[in-house]
Amino acid sequence: MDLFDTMIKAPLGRRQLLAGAAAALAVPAGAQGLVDLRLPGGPSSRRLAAGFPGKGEMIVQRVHPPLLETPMEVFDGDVFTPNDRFFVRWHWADMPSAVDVGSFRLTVHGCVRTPLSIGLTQILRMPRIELAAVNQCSGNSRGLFEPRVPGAQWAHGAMGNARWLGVRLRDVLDQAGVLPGAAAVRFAGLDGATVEGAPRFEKALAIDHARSDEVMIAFGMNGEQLPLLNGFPLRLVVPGWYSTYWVKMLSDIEVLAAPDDRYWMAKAYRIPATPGADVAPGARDFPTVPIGRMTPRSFITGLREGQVVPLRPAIPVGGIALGGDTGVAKVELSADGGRSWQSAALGPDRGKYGFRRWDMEVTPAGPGAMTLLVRCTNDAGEVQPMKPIWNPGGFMRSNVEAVTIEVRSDA
Ligand SMILES: Nc1nc2c(c(=O)[nH]1)N[C@H]1C(S)=C(S)[C@@H](COP(=O)(O)O)O[C@H]1N2
Ligand SMILES: [Mo]
Repeated sequence: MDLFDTMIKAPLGRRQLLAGAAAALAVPAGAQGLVDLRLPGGPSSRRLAAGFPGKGEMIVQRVHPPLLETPMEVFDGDVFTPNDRFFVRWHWADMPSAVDVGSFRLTVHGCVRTPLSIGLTQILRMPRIELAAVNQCSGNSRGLFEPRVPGAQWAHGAMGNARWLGVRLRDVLDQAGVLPGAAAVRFAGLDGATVEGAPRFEKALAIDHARSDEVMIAFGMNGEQLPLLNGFPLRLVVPGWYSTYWVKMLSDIEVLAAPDDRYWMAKAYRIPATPGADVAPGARDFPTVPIGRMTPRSFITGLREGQVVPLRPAIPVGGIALGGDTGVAKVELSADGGRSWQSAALGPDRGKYGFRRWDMEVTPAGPGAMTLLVRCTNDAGEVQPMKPIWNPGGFMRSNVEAVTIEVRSDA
């Protein structure tokens, strides 16, 4: 364990980068029950199970490769999502079940002066940055699209907020020396395609974005090493952008002289080139662009759909919001279908790319059903729209969401 001594002394605390616990991906024993995600288009009942490597109780959508969703009530706790409840998404089943930190190498090649092959100790010795950022799947809430679209049928739990610790991507690129004429940087991880001839998962960023201050190669998540399923030992973090770019088990960086024209940029994860990424259901052959920045969203986390709440003059309502690629300026609630809005009190700002807690109280008119709408305005003045959008990929859902509770005088 000599190699890790240096890492132990690093400010990750006592915990250090070690070989990720072997991940036997099977249905964990003792599945704990079912949850109804209330998806309009299809079966919305899912198993809840603990026992995936490094994970507590998660909503299981698929076992291998894992699609694990965070239960909504987890977001009602701290604004930082605990690592063991953080959602998981992999495209291909051919992912390592352990990583040998001694032999692990990150390679940097392509349009560079000196191709690199660097080990973890070297990365851990570089200057560090830490920032809070929401990792949200482009298809978060896809299961709520109407009409229904193919793809992972998530409710709202394909997102999470963490403090990411790592090094600037730019610093690593500078060690290799990016040559003039570089246009983009492509990233791949240790996972490979399981279908013969299918493209392994890779994503790319434009060179200026890749060289910006905040794009990082992270090895720490909420003060601990990354869980294996969240990309141990290294992952890309692209604050304000959807997590499709946050390549996990990052092992290969290629500087390109032209934009990336491979499958995952040229064909997948593309949105309509319309304002709001909206097209009419059934539309075809419209121009598309790669998905990129996130937009504001907000959620009620303290009350569930259909929850029975005793009648009283003030009912506490709270939740979380994210600004997208900037901070949260305002969160408002409406109990009258959006005719009037009241501002919520915002919790402390723990980083503009992270979740922001909000809280307020609402006064019910009397017993009966009460529908609460919540909307976020970000620091750029962008407001969540009332109407859901539609696109065939089920990407970028970020309209105002509603929760209907049942207020009862006899509860
Ligand atoms: N290597 C690798 N990185 C990846 C993926 C993948 O399949 N392989 N999926 C991406 C997508 S689409 C999502 S939503 C996030 C999920 O991150 P998480 O599992 O840490 O929550 O990882 C991204 N990074
Ligand atoms: Mo995703």
